Amino acid sequence: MELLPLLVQEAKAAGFPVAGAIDLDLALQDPEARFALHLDRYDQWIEAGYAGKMEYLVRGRDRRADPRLVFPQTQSLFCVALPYPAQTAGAPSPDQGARYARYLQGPDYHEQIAQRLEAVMQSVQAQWIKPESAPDLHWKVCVDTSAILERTWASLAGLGWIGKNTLLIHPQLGSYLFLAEVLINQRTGQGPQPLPSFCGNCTRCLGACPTQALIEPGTLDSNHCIAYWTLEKRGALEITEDKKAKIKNWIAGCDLCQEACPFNFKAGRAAEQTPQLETTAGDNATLLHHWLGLLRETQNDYRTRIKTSALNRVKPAQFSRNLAMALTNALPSLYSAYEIQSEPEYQEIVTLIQQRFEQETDEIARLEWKNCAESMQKIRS
Ligand code: B12
Repeated sequence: MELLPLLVQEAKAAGFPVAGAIDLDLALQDPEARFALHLDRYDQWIEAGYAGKMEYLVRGRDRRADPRLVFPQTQSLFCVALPYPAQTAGAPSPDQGARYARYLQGPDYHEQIAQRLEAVMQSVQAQWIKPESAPDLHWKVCVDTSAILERTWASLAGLGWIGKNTLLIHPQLGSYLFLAEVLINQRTGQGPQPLPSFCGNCTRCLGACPTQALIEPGTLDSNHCIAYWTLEKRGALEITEDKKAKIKNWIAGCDLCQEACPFNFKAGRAAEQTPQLETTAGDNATLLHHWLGLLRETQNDYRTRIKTSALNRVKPAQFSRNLAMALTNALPSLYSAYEIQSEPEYQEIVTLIQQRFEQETDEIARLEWKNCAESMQKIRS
């Protein structure tokens, strides 16, 4: 079998429903210069300061411009997408509990996907009858953290289009997708074959972003993005109290621009993975237990909980800061909705907030706990 159908066949067998390839020389010599257009956009984005403090995006610019700087033998990129659960993660009540972005559910996808793709390539290697003159198959698997323009290559390989929320959208599977690539030392014969955008006149994602981080269709200013604040930004957020309030109950990541997307409306899609973060539907008691569980968690508990999860990129001090902010935002509704002032569990929340403030050693997180304790005082007085 030819290399490309074999790659796609093995990827599908390994659970990647969407896969496609693109040859590097055909992308670089494309008469329509589509890769060059993407790279221009990247350069303009960095130049405008939209990367915030993500210095690695500046440092890795040249590697992004040429995958051969990531894997010298690269002749083609084999791109895959893997759906993650569409169900909400974290809060027993999405309005009042702490919410995580959906992609953080389950075990750390970086390792899982890399292992699966390695197995795909081993299997391809075993089955591929290579032309006589061709060298042996060599490859490098990249998942998220390599300096590769993942959405660019996935879109040029025909996996979907880049939506107004800047994410790759597949016409049937939507955008709740992980992207990954295998850089391969063989050509596949495939040139750029992007799908047209089906976003049409829709701008729901832009309207759904409470911080107006999507400054125009297809352009995200990270400096205003809740996902950036909660996942990437360590230390002080350097944003106004008004903006902090807009984070509401997002504790790690944010899915609002994806939740608004009609291509993600198909309920129940791809919920095959077992979520590992709490996702139980809840009553008042469950909600209180949810917050209590988070408040009682020590740094060591947190480290253990995130060891095998993608949340491990959110360090304990950062998580503590995020938790304090989310709880501060949730306090008024938590207080008034249930009139739980007298409940012992509620009293415990009050005590635990004070303790977190007193015991927190990270200066920034401590300030947020102080703010949380003061907000609680105000509500009760
Ligand atoms: C840095 C980063 C972030 C930053 C910046 C996000 C951003 N939009 O760039 C922050 C921390 C904010 C972030 C957040 C999220 N991220 Co992120 N992130 C990345 C990372 C590491 C690099 C992205 C990058 O290069 N940005 C640079 C700028 C320039 O990108 P851009 O503005 O979209 O423009 C590029 C293309 O889209 C294209 N383009 C865009 N519009 C147009 C229009 C035309 C006409 C043309 C020609 C080209 C073009 O040109 C540019 C060059 O590539 C990638 C992994 C990777 N290695 O690629 C994951 C990645 C993009 N993130 C991912 C995810 C899941 C998320 C979140 C959903 C997580 C969450 N729930 O909280 C949010 C979504 C927020 C959002 N709307 O973007 C997935 C997206 C999967 C998908 N379906 O597309 C990726 C691919 C990781 C992965 N391997 O799965 N992320």
